[in-house]
Amino acid sequence: MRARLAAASLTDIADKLDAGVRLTADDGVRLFESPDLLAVGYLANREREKRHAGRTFYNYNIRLEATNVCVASCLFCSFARLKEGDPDSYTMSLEQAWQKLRDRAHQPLTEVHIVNGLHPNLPFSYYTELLRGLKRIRPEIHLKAFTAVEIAFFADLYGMTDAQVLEALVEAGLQSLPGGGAEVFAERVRKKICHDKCDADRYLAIHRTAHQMGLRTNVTMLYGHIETYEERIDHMLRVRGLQDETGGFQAFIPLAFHPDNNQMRKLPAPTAADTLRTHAVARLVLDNVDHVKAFWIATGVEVAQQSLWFGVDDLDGTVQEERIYHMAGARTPEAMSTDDIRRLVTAAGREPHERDTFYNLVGTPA
Ligand code: V47
Repeated sequence: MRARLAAASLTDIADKLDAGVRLTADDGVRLFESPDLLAVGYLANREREKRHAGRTFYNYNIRLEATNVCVASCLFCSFARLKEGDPDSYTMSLEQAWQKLRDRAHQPLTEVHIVNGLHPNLPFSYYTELLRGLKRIRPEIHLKAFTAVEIAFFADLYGMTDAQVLEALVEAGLQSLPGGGAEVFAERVRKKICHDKCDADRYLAIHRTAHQMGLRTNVTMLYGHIETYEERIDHMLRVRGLQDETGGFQAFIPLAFHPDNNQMRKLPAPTAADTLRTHAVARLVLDNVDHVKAFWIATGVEVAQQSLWFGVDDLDGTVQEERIYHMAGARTPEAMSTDDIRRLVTAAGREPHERDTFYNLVGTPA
């Protein structure tokens, strides 16, 4: 492998990784530019195995997207309908949202992942009651809810500070934040693709506040549209910087851009090679984040399976009822059973482990 790394001009990066020396922005860009994808994957896999050996995590979760009414106009989004009453717009009543969980009473779920549009006319109590009702139905289920973008929106709309919003939601049952809304932190990109939602500094400040309150969070990166490799690395380094401060991020999740039914539909979707490489580079650059997740709905099931040899140790979970990607043309199934997930992990030569949101192992039937 040494000769192969030398041929790919990656020996110095391999040596740094061996010595536990941090990669620089320049190293990160070189990993993106190296023609030898398998050499990059080899390095990422070494780091993955140091942390997790062959263990691959997934959870038994469900999505809840209570409304797609949204005042933001992100060009990549196929989910949002700007106004109540627009064709295909919906806002669930609290009863309808709670019923989604009651309908799954037979499933040993451990997590509900809630993401919504930025709805301008709902009272704050809609969100606190949503959480309270879910907790009444299944108190043991973890509520991972509301991206930092939603938290910022609530603070501005209801005249509260970000911390007050988080405190009130925690009081109502919130237990962690998902990583959505990060997109690409670089201002140049944000101005073009999502100019009217919270900026990178606020996104990171909200995660910092959440971490200081003891909440764990995830962080994403939407890749494969107009961003440069330098901007991807800048994004990862901002995550690494905050993680040095707080240690509160659990997982980094690169999200492959899906071009159907949105205003960026002229762009091609990222290739499988780009997807494998992006997850691998994330594993190498983010030396202080425990988990790199391939969200199989976004990557495709087959690529998610290969990614388990390219730095990835987590596949999200059963998901169920995902809309954001399916409205953007994802052809993946809308759910996988735990048996499906275990089979694809085992077939890849890795060991499946069901986890809860905090990566504690959950007893699963063999
Ligand atoms: O922030 C929207 C992305 C995100 C498109 O925290 C799109 O565990 C691609 O954040 N093509 C929401 N991506 C999903 C998300 C997520 C997913 C899985 C796990 C976790 C976690 C979080 O979806 C948005 C945006 O970046 N998105 N539209 C699109 N057309």
